[in-house]
Amino acid sequence: MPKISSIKARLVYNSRGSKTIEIDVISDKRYLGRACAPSGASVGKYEAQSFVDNKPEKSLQIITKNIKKFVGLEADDLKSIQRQIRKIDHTNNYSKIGGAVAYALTIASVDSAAKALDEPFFKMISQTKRWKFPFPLGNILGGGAHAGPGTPDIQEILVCSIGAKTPRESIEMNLAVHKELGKTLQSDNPRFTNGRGDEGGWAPEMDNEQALEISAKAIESLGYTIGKEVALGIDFASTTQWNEKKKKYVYERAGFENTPEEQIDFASNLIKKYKLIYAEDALHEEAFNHMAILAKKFPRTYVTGDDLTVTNPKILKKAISKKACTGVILKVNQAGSLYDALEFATIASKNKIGVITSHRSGESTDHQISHIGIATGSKMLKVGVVGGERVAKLNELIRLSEHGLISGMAEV
Ligand code: 2PG
Ligand code: MG
Repeated sequence: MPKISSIKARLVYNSRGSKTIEIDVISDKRYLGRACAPSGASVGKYEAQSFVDNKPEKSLQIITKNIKKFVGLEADDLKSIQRQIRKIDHTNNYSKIGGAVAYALTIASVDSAAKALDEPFFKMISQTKRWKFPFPLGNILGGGAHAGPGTPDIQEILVCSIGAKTPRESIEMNLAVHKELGKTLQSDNPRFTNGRGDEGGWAPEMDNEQALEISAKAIESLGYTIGKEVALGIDFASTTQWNEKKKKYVYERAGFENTPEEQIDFASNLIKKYKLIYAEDALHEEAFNHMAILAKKFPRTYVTGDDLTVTNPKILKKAISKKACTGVILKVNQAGSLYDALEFATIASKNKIGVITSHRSGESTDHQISHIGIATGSKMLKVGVVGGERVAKLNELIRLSEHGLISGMAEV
């Protein structure tokens, strides 16, 4: 098995222009694995902390000081690498080394092992050999924490081309919807600037309902039936709206407030009206019981936890016992290391919870998460539709479809 011969960590920049950590792992003196940590704008309370004291420089210092502890380990032995990380940092949230380091180090190691063994990355971390392609799920219109004032309070309107038979077809259909929506926004308002949010979704000045209406219109004008060939999803990112003092969801831009009961109705109406296949964080990050009401009401929608479950195995177990969701977002950097994230995916799958592997709003041009989506049997891969850092993940699906190792699209 390939052994780690050297490691180099550095500061680079993500798609938002913020500093982050990138790590190179070289095994057997020649096989370079490289990974760069992403970062979120809507961050869950219980996520791993990206950097020591929120300073990338401090995380860089700590990993640089500890590199020797990893040299000599087998690059694909995630358990041993994790053990070493935990010797340096045994906090729940990686506050002593930074989740960004745990992310980049574990992924770069596997990447290096994959190169040494001449195997695809996904094979190195899979427990199965029956691989499927997750359906790309992408942001066509953004608001909330991902776009400026005047845009919808809802963070993301998403599209998923469930009628597609291949990754390429699903990517092309998502792209067509994104393009058509751009045209529709332009003809609706000739002063529309073509502005886009952090994840490449259009960022027009309009409220939630108008945004959903115009998204639906774009899909229909391409001749698709919503919920059939092309389905809509929403990331409500409700923690952003939740006001703990008022105990209400405050939709500042649209100018209304919802009690939790009203929020359940609000989400329910949107799920019904737009036949949503996917509803993420419709209630805030600690509203397990309210999420359970929604999950029970809509068994055909992936009622999904993101800030709710933060890729944390312990929190996932709580969500399962409360039946709080039927889908979970898997973001490796929420968990910290790839080791933690794979444990999370295993628990989810055993309990028949759909896994949706996801990017962050601040991304790199890496594409390992496409492999992680395949390896974890993810139903969907939430990586956006346009933008270099988003397309990097989608293009990797196309390359992987040339292998013949992966048989068809996931069942959703
Ligand atoms: C989310 C993500 C990705 P962020 O909320 O699901 O779409 O956003 O990375 O800002 O948390
Ligand atoms: Mg989310």
